[in-house]
Amino acid sequence: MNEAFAEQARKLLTGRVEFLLSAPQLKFLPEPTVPEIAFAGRSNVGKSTLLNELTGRKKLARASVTPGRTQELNIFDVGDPVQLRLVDMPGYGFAKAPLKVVQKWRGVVNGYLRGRPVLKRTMLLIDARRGLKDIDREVMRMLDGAAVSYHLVMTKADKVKPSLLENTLAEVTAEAAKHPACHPRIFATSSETGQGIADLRSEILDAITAK
Ligand SMILES: Nc1nc2c(ncn2[C@@H]2O[C@H](COP(=O)(O)OP(=O)(O)OP(=O)(O)O)[C@@H](O)[C@H]2O)c(=O)[nH]1
Ligand SMILES: [Mg+2]
Repeated sequence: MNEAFAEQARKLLTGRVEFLLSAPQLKFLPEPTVPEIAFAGRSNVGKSTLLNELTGRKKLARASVTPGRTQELNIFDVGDPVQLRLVDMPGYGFAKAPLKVVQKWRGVVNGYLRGRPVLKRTMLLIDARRGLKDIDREVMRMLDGAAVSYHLVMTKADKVKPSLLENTLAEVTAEAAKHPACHPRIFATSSETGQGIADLRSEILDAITAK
């Protein structure tokens, strides 16, 4: 993608961004009037951190020391007038949470991902140190089933050696190819080095503007 487009994406995502609301249940979601991009993935994978990085904010989305911090769908308005919404999701697979809490999150997360007409793309975050886990595969199958277009986004790329990152990327790419709704472009990102952030911004702009 060209530089002008990348600059347009940067301006949009680092421009006006405001917290809209926190939805503990689907009925609290805003009217589906603008395109949405969701960030999903295991607890502690770096969803809130990536959102902060993309928007150039330090504390827009609360990143956590304790896994399982994000427990609602946190929605952010982007642009003036609003052109898109970013959705920070609760992490799945947080083992220490009580079963009832886990089931509640799962209902909200799956319900949102499956049934949101304005959801343009889901970013499914994968820890670069760990690669794909069964719980990620489960979510991928769910998204395939719902025909929700998604990208795999590796996080914490700064924590692995470049050679290992290459291997993990190759494995993940091969597996992604078997999932019909998974976009072939896979991103490697880091909140420490800024790797992949500009590319991901461009992809988001593309996802909301492409016909
Ligand atoms: N080194 C490094 N650390 C990261 C990166 N991204 C996130 N982290 C750290 O990982 C931890 C979890 O990040 P969060 O952004 O809170 O993760 P989350 O996916 O939002 O977690 P939940 O809301 O609990 O599901 C924090 O300590 C972050 O600082 C990264 O790219 N590199
Ligand atoms: Mg979070």
